[in-house]
Amino acid sequence: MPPIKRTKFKLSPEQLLEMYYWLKHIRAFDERLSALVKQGRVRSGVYTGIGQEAIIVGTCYGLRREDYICPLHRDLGAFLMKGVSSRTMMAQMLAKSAGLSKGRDSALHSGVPELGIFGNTSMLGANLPVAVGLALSYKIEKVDHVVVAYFGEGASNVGDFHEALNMAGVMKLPVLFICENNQYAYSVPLEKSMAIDDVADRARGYGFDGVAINGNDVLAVYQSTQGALARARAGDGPTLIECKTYRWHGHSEHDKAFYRTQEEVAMWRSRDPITTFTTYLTGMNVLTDEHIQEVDARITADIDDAIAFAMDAPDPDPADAVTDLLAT
Ligand SMILES: Cc1ncc(C[n+]2csc(CCOP(=O)(O)OP(=O)(O)O)c2C)c(N)n1
Repeated sequence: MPPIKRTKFKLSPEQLLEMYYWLKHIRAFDERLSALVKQGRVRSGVYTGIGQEAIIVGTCYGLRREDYICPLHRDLGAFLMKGVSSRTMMAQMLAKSAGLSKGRDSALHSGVPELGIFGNTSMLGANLPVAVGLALSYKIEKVDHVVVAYFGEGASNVGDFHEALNMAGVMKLPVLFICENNQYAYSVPLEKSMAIDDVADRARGYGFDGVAINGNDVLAVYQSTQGALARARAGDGPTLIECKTYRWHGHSEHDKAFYRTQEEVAMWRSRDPITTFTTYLTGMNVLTDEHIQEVDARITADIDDAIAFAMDAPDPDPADAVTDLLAT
């Protein structure tokens, strides 16, 4: 095998291959879930992030367990990278008792405090002030953990977004605002909801840096994230990273997305983050055909196992509907 070339990101070949693994694992999980939806086996709404995987991998790779993430409806991959098993995640999506919320929610609102995952709420933008609160608690505790909060470009038009950024900027809180700009908020294209091109520009109004990057380039996302994490850990406050990307499927699996042209979809598919990274790694002599086959087989086996586990898992017991409730 030819010698491995060095990368400018100081990532070892093993780390690059780990990133490659996660890109493919997250894609495969979403694709298999999408197929299960078509078979009528999923009770929850499903919002895949197919095409957006580089954002999750580039931001989650190397995070500490204590670095809290606040994922969105499309970010199932973030749960997987933070340590939730494929089995548990699949059981969650099939609303089984073995899932994170034991089959008691529409599958997208569960958190895992021990892994540093905060459960999302349905209200767009509402998780951002919560993320800022988490970051404030880290500042008060004088620890250098960071909060990574995700939002769509649509959510950046909501009041909560602006309040969250303002407080984070004023108090210099250790939080990364990661915008998944996939061009559409449901059926509304960006230019019909924003008078500027870059969500990143909004950060400057709150006194900190915003950067717009290619969200389909996992190494670009990783590099920006690493810089922002270092600043946040050093007490230099928040950063907004706007990742330009595209969701290949509709808003949800029940949305045929007729509001987009086939040419537009084809253009973005040609910018597939996985194909791009595969070409890069092959050119670096890091990835071989044998390795690709081995990774594919490993992922297929893992997800086959997860689906079998989730299908066989018991439905929730109705008597459990009122357990784990907090009454104040
Ligand atoms: C405050 C609020 N308004 C409307 C909705 C309905 N809704 C759910 S997802 C969505 C689009 C979200 O777009 P974006 O924030 O860009 O994220 P994306 O789904 O594109 O990843 C809308 C309008 C909601 N959940 N909350």
